[in-house]
This record gives sequence, structure tokens and C-alpha cells, in this order.
Amino acid sequence: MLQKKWWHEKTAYQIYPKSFMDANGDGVGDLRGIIGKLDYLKGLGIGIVWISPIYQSPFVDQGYDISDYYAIDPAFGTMEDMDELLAEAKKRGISIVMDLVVNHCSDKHEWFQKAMENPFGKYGKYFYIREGKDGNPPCNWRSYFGGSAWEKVPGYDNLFYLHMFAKEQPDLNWENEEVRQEIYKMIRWWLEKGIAGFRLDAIINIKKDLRFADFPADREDGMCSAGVMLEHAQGVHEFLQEMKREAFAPYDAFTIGELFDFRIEELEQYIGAGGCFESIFDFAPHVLGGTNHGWFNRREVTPDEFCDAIYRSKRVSQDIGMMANIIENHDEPRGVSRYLPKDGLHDTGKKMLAGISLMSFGLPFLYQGQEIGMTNKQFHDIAEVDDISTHDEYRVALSRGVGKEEALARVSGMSRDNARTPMQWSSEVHAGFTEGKPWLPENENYREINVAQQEGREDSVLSFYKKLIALRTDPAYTECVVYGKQVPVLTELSDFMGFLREGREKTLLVLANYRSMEREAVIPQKVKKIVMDNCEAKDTAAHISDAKEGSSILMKGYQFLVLEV
Ligand code: TEU
Repeated sequence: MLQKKWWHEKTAYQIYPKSFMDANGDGVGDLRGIIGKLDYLKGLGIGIVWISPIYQSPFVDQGYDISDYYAIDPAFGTMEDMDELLAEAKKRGISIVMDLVVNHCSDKHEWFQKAMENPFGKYGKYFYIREGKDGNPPCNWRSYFGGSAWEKVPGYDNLFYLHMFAKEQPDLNWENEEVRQEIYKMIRWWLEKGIAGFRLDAIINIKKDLRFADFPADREDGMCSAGVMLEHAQGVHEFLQEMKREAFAPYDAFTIGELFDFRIEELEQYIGAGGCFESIFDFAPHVLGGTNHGWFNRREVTPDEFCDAIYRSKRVSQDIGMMANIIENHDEPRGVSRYLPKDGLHDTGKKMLAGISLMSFGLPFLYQGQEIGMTNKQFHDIAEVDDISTHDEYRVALSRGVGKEEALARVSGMSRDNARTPMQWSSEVHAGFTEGKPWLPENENYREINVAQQEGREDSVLSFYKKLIALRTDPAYTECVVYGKQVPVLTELSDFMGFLREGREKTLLVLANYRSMEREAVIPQKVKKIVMDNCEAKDTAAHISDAKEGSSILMKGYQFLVLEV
């Protein structure tokens, strides 16, 4: 039995601030834009908002390269705007979560600037600076964004600093007590201000394998992926527990870790009672189909794989803690474009996917635009892409002999820019996002897919999300939807997802037909009531609401049902 937490019953929402709402017409989203949309978020039923980085940044990696942790970047507004946002959110019962990017900072951060002036002084020890091998990097680790994870210290022939991401994102040396204390001080400063907590960026990376030694190469470039190094890094929990003790616990902060490459046997240490975080994102479906070679040779994910990944991760996690369910975020393609077969990419299919995500055990975490069913963007030329990671993956594809057009097609599907196009508020110019020129062009389909067009329409994707979210706080269902055990049923059916949510007093049966074909499903327990139906199938409602144990119901293509049994 999980210990209850204040956030368990909430629904969370991620804002990518550059692309959410632009209030001053400069083409970049801002804090005043967010303030103006708080009523919208409240109307949706959102209780927690995570905002991707809004700190001062040169934007080499869109704000994940921070040059001052105590300043708001002018592109987003001022500290006064931030204070107002916190106050206005509070009035509406919305908790604000910030992004904590402390594996690395920006090369424009004062610490790094001073470290480059004197790599052997105090600030040199804030980073990982090592001797190379005759002018070559100290070891063969590949950075996440391509190329060596080591870059030469300017002015030295054989001295390098470590950057697991871009070379403009030098890794902070967590082994240095002084660095850790600086970070904890900064965390406390923000919590003092009244934010509810943090999303912890790439946090597993803070512990390195301190031998800084080569591993077997996994690509023709002779380098090894960062994940290989992380498998050998020992002791991340000591850092994480210390950070919890010194920074988060005194404020009872909400913390949600972004973890890839962690050992599942250690889940308890992350989110169990006494774990270092409150929650972590469930990326089980997102890592499917990946290889060591890059995006260009990723495989498409089948509905069965998608469903199995969810079952598996719930089986392992639900007695330990609550993970956050996502179908997309600012690093991932749009979930509907990725997890729905082509013939399912319509409102019914989108509602089914929403239902699977929100009715599974976990904290629902929506990404801006997901609630209206925003889709991937069509890229016509690599020059239209902003994302640093997509450019690297494109180069990797070319280097493996893939032609230009084909390379673009292959990396487009995974591009992080799919999720970063402006939020589609209306069918007005630039989707109602800005009166200026958007920093990244909007998706061409904004006239068909936008908030204004869906608000107040009973059958819209947006309305379906609202109903799903409301179910979580409906006194009749909350215990069952939030805490009920998730038990798979009808697992013998392919392209089908069926599970029970067994609450103390109520049980819900969730069924999703992941195909365009009609098909039969055998009802394991007598149906008492239809709670949700994405087809609003009045013609068939009677045969479903009366279904007895062991009887079959006919489900339409991509139909999604929540039945009280
Ligand atoms: O992402 C961490 C991370 O591991 C990603 O690089 C991930 O592997 C990749 O995006 C999958 O496509 C975080 C942030 O979410 C991301 O936006 C940043 O670029 C990165 O950290 C560096 O801060």
C-alpha cells in the first residue's frame, strides 16, 4: 500500500515556454503568456505545471544550457513576472515546478568562464578537466549530441573538459563538495520563492565512472555511448540522498526525475518510501525501437509492444511508487503520430491513446498541445530544423550512406522539433501563438487542430481529456482511478489493451481496441455502467451496459471504454 501524497490525485502539465504563448509579440513565448493561460489550464483540470528552463541562457540547447541559475532570461520576462506567475498560479490551486538542470551549465556561466581563465584554480575544480592522450581526448566517450564528450580547453594542447551533451554544456563536477553546496543553495533559493519543486534534468548523469577509461566502441566512430559509461558509474544515490536531505526535504518539495539508463532493480531507491525522488517519468514506451546506431535506423513500435511496455512497468512499479505517465514531451515526437497506426490517427484514436495513458496507474503528465491532439510536423528541408540533436542524427544518417531525402525522412519522425512548434490556440495567423514571427514555424495543420475549435465542443479531443482528468478527482472514482491496482486482462488479444483498476470499493474495466476493425471482447466481470466511451456509441450502449460476465461485446475500431464492473 502506497503512502498517500498530496500530488497523487493531481494531473500535471508540461509547458515548453518558448512555444506556449507569446504575450509581447517577439515570436518567443513568455511568462506573461503563461499567466494569461492559467485559467485555461485550470479549466482543463491541471494541478501541477512544470515549466521547461526559463533561466538565463544562450539557448544552444534551448535553455538547457544555463548561464545564470538566479536570473530569468529576458526572452521570457523578468523576476517580477515570475513572482506574479507564482502568485496567480497559487490563486488557482496550481503548483509550479521548475526544471533543475545541474548535470551541466552553460559555457557562458561565470564558473566556466573562470575555469577557462585558470583551469588549475578553484573554478577548474568545478568541472571535469583532464589531461588527454597526446592531444587526443582522455577517453572514447561519445556525447549525447554527437562527437567526443571531451573538448579542448582553449590555449592548451592536451587539456580537456567533459561535456556529456553539447560542448557549450560543460558537466559540473559533483565530486566537488563546493559545487554540490552551490547547487543546494540555489535549489533552496527557488523553493523559498514558493515553487513546489523540480523536474530533475538528465539527473542520472551526475555520477561518472571516475576511471575516465575507454569502453568498447559501439559505432564506426570508435566511441562508446554515454549509456555504457553510466552502467559502470557507482554511487549516484549518495549524491541524490544528500541533495534530498539538504535541499528538498526541508521544503517537502515535489521532485520528478528524468532518468534513462537506470537499473530497474534500484527503482525502490528512487521512488520507494525513503527514495531520493517523489516520482520519475515512465519512459518504458519511449525507449522501444531504439538502437545504438542512431535515429536513422529506429524501428516503428507496434501496438502490442506499446501495451506490453506499459503493463511491464506498472507490474514492477505500482507497489513501490507512482511514476508519471507521458505519451510525449519536448524531447519526443508527438505521441499520436508515434503510437497510433496511420489508420488510427483521428480523434477516436487520439482519445483512445489519451484513455490508456490517463487510466493507467500513475501521475498523468500532459505535454502542451497533447490535449488537442497535436501531431508531428512535416519537415521539407533540414534547414527548417532548429534542434541540435536532430542535426546530429541527420549527420549520422548521412555518414552511414543514407541519401539526403531519406535521411531527412528518417530523422523527422523522431525530431525534438515535432513537439516544439507553437501551441495551436486558434485558427488565426500563427495559430494565435504570436502576433510576431514565431521563432519556430507552426505546424501547417493549425487551422484544423486548435484549442478554439475544440473548446465547448462535446465530442472534441480536448473535451475527452477534460472528462478523463475530472474522473481522477470525482469522489465516486478517485480512490479507484488513483490507487486501484492495475491488472491486465484479455492479454491473449493482439492489438488490444485491457486492464482492471481494482479499488477498495469499486473496480473499473478499461478496454482499448487498438485496430480499425470491429472486434469482440469477452467481459470478465458483469458490467454495471459505462463510465467513458470515446465512440459515444448510442446504438451499442445497451448491449455493453448490460453485458454479463463471460459475454462478448462488439467494439468498434479504436474504441476505448471505461466500464464499472
Ligand atoms: O534530456 C536528457 C536526455 O537524456 C535526452 O538527451 C534524451 O536522451 C534525448 O532527448 C532523447 O531524444 C534532457 C532534456 O530533456 C533535453 O531537452 C536536454 O537537451 C538534455 O537533458 C540536456 O540538458
